[in-house]
Amino acid sequence: MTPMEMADPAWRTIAQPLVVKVLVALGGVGLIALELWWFLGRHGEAASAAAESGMQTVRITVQGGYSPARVRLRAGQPVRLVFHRLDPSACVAKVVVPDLQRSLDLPLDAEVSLDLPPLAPGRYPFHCGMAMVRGELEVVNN
Ligand SMILES: [Cu+2]
Repeated sequence: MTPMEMADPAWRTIAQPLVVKVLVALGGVGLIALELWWFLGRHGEAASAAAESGMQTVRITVQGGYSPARVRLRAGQPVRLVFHRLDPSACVAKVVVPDLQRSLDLPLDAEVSLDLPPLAPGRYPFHCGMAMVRGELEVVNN
């Protein structure tokens, strides 16, 4: 016996077959893709606004996320977003529409409105104060 074989190593490398290495790598890539989809992807169909006396009104419930998180609006017509926050987390106590330089504090268990001017077609993301919880306004021509 050589001294190397007599030593009791604290750890040793166990060779794995190539197929195991490939499967573990693919699993990791899959989890990363799932995470990107979860945080950055689009979920579900966009909800359309109800028209109330020339104002497009959308009620958005804040509970874990925004529901609906995607809102379809018509271009060239003023918009009222009515937020109803049920989520006690301070994370969602504020909503920001960065492209419109607008933000609104959301008191717990109350409805508050964010009025927006008529918008040009495009996508306007909105999110919580830390941009962890996200939604999007989709403004389209009639
Ligand atoms: Cu947040």
